[in-house]
Amino acid sequence: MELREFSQNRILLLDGAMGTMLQASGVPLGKNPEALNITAPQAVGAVHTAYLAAGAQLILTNTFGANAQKLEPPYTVSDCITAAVQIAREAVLQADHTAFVALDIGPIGALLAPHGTLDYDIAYGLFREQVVAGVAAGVDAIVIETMTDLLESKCAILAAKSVTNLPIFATMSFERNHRTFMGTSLASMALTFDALGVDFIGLNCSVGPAEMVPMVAELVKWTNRPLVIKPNAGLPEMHEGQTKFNITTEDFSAELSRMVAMGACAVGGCCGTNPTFISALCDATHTMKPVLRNVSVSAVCSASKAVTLEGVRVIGERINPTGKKLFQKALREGDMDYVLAQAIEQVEAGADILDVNVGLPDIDEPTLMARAVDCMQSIIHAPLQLDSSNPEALESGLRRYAGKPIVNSVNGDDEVLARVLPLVKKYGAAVVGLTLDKNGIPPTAEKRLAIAAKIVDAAVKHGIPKTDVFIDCLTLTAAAEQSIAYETIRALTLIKEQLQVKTVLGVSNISFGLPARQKLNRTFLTLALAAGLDMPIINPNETDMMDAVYCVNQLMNRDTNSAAYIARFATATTSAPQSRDDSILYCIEHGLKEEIKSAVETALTVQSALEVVNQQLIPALDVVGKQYEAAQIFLPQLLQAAEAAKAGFAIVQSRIPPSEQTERHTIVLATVEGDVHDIGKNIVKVVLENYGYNIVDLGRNVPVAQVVQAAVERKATLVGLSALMTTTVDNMEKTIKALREADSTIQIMVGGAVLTHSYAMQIGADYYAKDAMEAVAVAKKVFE
Ligand code: B1M
Repeated sequence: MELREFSQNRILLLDGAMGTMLQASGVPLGKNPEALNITAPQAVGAVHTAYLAAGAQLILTNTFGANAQKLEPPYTVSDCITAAVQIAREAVLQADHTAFVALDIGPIGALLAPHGTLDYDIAYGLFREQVVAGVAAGVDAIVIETMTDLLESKCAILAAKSVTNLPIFATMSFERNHRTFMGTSLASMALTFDALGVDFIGLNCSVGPAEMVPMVAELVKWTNRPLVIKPNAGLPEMHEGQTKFNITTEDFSAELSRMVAMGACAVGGCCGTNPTFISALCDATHTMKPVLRNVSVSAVCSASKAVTLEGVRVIGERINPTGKKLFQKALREGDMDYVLAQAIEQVEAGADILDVNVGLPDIDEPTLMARAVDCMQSIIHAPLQLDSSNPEALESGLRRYAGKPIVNSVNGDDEVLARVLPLVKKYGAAVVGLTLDKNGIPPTAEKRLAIAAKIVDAAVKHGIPKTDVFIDCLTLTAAAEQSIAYETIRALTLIKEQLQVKTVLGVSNISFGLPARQKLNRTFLTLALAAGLDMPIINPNETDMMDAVYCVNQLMNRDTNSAAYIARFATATTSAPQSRDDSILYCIEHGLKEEIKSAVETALTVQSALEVVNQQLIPALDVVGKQYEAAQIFLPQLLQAAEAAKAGFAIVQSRIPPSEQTERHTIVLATVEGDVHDIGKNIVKVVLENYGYNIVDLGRNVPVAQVVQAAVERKATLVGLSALMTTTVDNMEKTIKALREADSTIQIMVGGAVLTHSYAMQIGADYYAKDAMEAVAVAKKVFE
């Protein structure tokens, strides 16, 4: 029997932790625990056997990190995976069991670009290689687990689907704030995986079962797919220097039973669990049945934000070069800050979704679309609508979009439907269908309805749910085609009544060629909203248009207690749009790496270099640090803010005046092990260099031994250490201790936002410097 069929009427029991079990068996895990499939197959097999004896019906191969990036020679992906599958199969055979074997795939171990350095296509190739090996070796399912980046998850799912149609399980690890480390929300994961056709969607690792119960309650609101839940054995606690998990097997299985009653269909364990946990889970769940759900949700999402299509949702139209010379120039020059600025403005003005159109004649649209998507999703939470008539451009944007976007658009032309709908399905998007075909836009509402019905039908046949098909009845120009301009409103009414789908409409074309365009646009928008328009595509910076949306929502009873209406208008005195903010703070908050350069240049005309650093750049980073702490922004945005700050610091660096001093004393500088924050250390370096010191910069995340070695080799009188996290101050203390042991005459200066003078003394430093100027004062003291 196939796994999909097997799991239809029963709760599928998975196994528990592999690594800790192997460790407990006494075999050293080493750098590549997957190598044990070759060097110690019995030990791996014994773990499978124990889980099978405990009742597991799906066991995961020992291949979590078996990718070409992590494995070291002589071990290859194919060898490790083939051996792992054979071991698991053998264990099933020996146990005389009918259990299934799944290929286990974990994260690659490097952040994907643009946040990290790993190229998307390389990551895709790495995942594909694993799946090819697993399928060739005969697995029954693919398990993609412990992901924290939605883009990496999508990449792995697409790679798996390109090789096989075996069932796919995909899980991410959520922290107690219901976000992954990269900021993905539960809703975004559920919507994205559901649309990509993942068979089992769920959670593993990070927390125990009690913390996962509310997460499951959230997941069931967004997807009807079976859920897979693999918690840790509670939360980790330190006990006599060792990590122990804090939950009993009874509590573990009781909490998981609760989640089964809520909709979990596959359950197992992650870190800290063992066969005793799985056996207890087997006892608790073997008589339970999968709970079927029937939620109907129309929504799209970015990695961090889901937008349900209830009430009116505004799609911002500004990212479109048509008729805009500056925009066209920016696209041709690859100036993504310009595009980003348009995006930020629209979101701040109230857009829920952003249309992205980068089409220009003689431009490499697929490449540009991918760049625009990359850069926008690093900063903007609003979901994107990818707008192009070029299927390659659509595919290149869809491929690297972390979330469930909208494709704009298809139409009633059979060729277009056949070309674009498979992309929409493959990449898990929603789609806009334009009511036109080879013969153009039909003059009557009835004919537009017929095209809409054809599009909906074709989409459903491609496996795209009706809730993900949005119809655009198209706006004609009232000046040129006055007699039929109102047919759009009639078509909207008909389509809403007869097809019950969501509708989209670009509004401003109505007024083309007429005076007082705003007035006509606003009136047309109001009529369309009243006829059932769900998603107007407008310029949200036009206050009149946004006002109309708020008013209609209030009048159509979609705005409970007029809350949104009151919030917008109660304090409104003047509704003039704000002028664009070009301050350093704004550029850092929004990750504008190009624009910050001119902001810094301007600041330098009125402030000294160090004033710009201390009064503008550092406080701006403090602001984003606080936003990050308050979960208003997430790691991708923090990374972009840091990049913008670095671009700003680079301008300042060249302006720090050189000092008179010419003597070249050597100072070794490093950010301590485990800490990648180096912006502050780099400032200290530049300022010290400008005071004539010779700096040996060891970089960031520098191991203790490397600092010692450099200090000794360079005969450094002074070593400077930087640390920014409470968790890395320990490594600072260790580095100081090791330096003292190597050479008791070395002087040590420390700095970084987590330190204070007294703490610096407590961990054994000679000097504490609050900022770069104090670092210079320390250096003077030491060398004089
Ligand atoms: Co992160 N980060 N970060 N971060 N980050 C902090 C430090 C944090 C306070 C943000 C927050 O939550 N509010 C928090 C630490 C919490 C804590 O432990 N108390 C934090 C966290 C949690 C993290 C991650 C764990 C996030 C995650 O992944 N979930 C992760 C850690 C990765 C790691 O290190 N293992 C992480 C990652 C990052 C980015 C990569 C995105 C980026 C760093 C990019 C880079 O440095 N190349 C980043 C940033 C930018 C920050 C904030 C926003 C800004 C830091 C900064 O550059 N400040 C920061 C919040 C904040 O501090 N407001 C935050 C400006 C800089 C000029 O100041 O470094 O203090 P500072 O340097 C000053 C002085 O301290 C002194 O002089 C400098 C100039 O005046 N000084 C010295 C510094 N070193 C000195 C050495 C000396 C003398 C003086 O002698 C040797």
